[in-house]
Amino acid sequence: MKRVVFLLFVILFAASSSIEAQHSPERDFPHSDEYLKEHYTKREVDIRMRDGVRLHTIIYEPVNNTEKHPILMTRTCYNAGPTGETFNWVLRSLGCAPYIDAEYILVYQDVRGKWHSEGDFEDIRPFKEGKKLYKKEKKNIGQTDEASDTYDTVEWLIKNTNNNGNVGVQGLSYPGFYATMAALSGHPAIKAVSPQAPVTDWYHGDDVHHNGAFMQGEMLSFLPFFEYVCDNKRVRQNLDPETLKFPELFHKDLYGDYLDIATFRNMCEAFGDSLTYLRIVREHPNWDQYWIDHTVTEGHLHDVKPAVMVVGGLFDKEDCFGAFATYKGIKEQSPETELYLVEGPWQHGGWSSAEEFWNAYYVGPKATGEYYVYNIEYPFFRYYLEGKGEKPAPGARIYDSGTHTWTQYEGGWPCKENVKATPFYLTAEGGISMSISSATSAKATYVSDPKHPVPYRSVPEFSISPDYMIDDQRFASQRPDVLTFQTEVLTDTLQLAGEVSVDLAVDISTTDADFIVKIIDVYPDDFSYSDILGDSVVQMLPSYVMAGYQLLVRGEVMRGKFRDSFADPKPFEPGKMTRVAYTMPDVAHSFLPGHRLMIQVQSSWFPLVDRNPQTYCDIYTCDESVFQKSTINIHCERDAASYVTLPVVK
Ligand code: PG9
Repeated sequence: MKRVVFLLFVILFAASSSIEAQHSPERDFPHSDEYLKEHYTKREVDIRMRDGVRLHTIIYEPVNNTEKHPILMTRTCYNAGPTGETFNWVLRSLGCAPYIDAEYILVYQDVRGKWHSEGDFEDIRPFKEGKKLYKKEKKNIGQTDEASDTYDTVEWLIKNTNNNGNVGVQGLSYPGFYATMAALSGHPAIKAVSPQAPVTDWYHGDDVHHNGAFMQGEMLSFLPFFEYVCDNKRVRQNLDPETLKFPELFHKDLYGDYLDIATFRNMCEAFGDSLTYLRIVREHPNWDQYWIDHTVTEGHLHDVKPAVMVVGGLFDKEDCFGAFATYKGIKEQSPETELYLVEGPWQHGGWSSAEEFWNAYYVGPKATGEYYVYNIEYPFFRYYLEGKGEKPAPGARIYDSGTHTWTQYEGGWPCKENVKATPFYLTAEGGISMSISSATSAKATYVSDPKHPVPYRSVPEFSISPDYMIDDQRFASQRPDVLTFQTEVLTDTLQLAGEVSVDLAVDISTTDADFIVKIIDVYPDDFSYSDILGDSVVQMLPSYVMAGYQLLVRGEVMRGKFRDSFADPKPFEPGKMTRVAYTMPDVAHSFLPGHRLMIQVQSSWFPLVDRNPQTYCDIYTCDESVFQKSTINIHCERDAASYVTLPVVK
């Protein structure tokens, strides 16, 4: 466990500000430590919040004080450090380069309850409507949230740094949630905010659950690190993370280890029920008031005064949902906000470090780290914090992951005009049709066996890899417990841009099951990158058999018992025709001529998602005896069609 936790500590520390690039050093670290120490000073301040709690804040200020400088702040639960003379390595990175060159004041703060800050941490602390935006009165105890902590911090920074009165806030993932909270703080100096892959809704689509199903693969390696290593009491006691004793649950690979652990209850018992978040998941299996309070899109995204640029990765394994949800929430609840969305062909936080290839997937030259930092992110802050350059184009800047080109949707996202929600019907023969079958009885069948769940990847590993989001699905196509449907070879481009939904007509032999649907781009049997990219990039070509590659474009799980309501789960009646309908995160992908559209249906995605016992029960307290096989019929007939509705660009 220590191995996993320590590795995660390194990975997440890197992810907290920007993905630690595994690329050419000079590209990814354009500024040296010497340059930074010559041009910047470092200050550490414990800033007092209105209720008296002090938050540890690290301030890097330009030596040049002949001018007033913009402030760019990140609030984080993953360590604002290091403390002492050492500069945060992120200042050397490509993601920071333009801000260093433009002499921004860079601020990093440990949020309440984490690392060197005082107070108690609360996961996705609820936004407290109606609290007063004033300061320094003890009676505020309990009346604070991440928005008020941001307000108080900015109030201090404005008075105590050599700034031009303009503050930007940005953050990736959990820090992306804190950036969203900054947009709600009401402080007039905050002019621009960029929530990037923000934690938004841990019940419907981010990190912890997707459509009510528990995303166990991430959580058990993440939580011990997050709840112990990041905890401010552990830091104060100066306990060495390496010595923190966690149960040794991981011995081989995640798939085998999680099969051995077998149940959620065993996970809790292994940790002596000490992991807060496992308790929260167990105590709130359904969509209830806890989740409503802790989901910022539930009515809190109003009166957003700063400009907001939401950034997301189309292939982000953690908060792909959150980027779209935060953008749509602000668009709907705060229509006056100057709001922008950027979605690129990136993994979680990959936008400032991407290169032209990501494994076997071709990203293209217009979505690399340099391109993003200098053409998209920095121009946004430059306009709003420095008053320089062009105002960003309105609406949504969306990358098509099939043609590798950007489109500006000036009316915002999802684009309504020119896009038609089009049903693609599954046929019992494994095809995909644009019309409902005339057959009065037709179905495709598989047996879902929880003892042999469908792996989410074809390779063994000991942490959930970001690569699964673009993996070749041929390993799954060959399994009898995965149904595969595909079109004929396309003669015209099939361009998708927008929202995706699934509507299955099923009958199952048990009282519960999960459904995973995957949308896949099947490359031609004679596909080769050198044919389309020429030899100029041949040295970057992945050494992988690309002919017939089955690129995962989007996959999502639905826990069947929530099909009618996430608040009120229901069992299936064995053998009874039942509809299971749900949504998946949006897509922007063209299937080119020569390719095929493929859709796969399965009932496990392990160990990314915890196994459904396929017996209607409380999965978080059940024991292994209730796990059973289930025979799943996917109906494809006239009166019970199964289909995926895709946003086809006319
Ligand atoms: N979105 C990431 C995460 C948060 C909580 C649990 C698991 C993952 C992150 O903040 O990096």
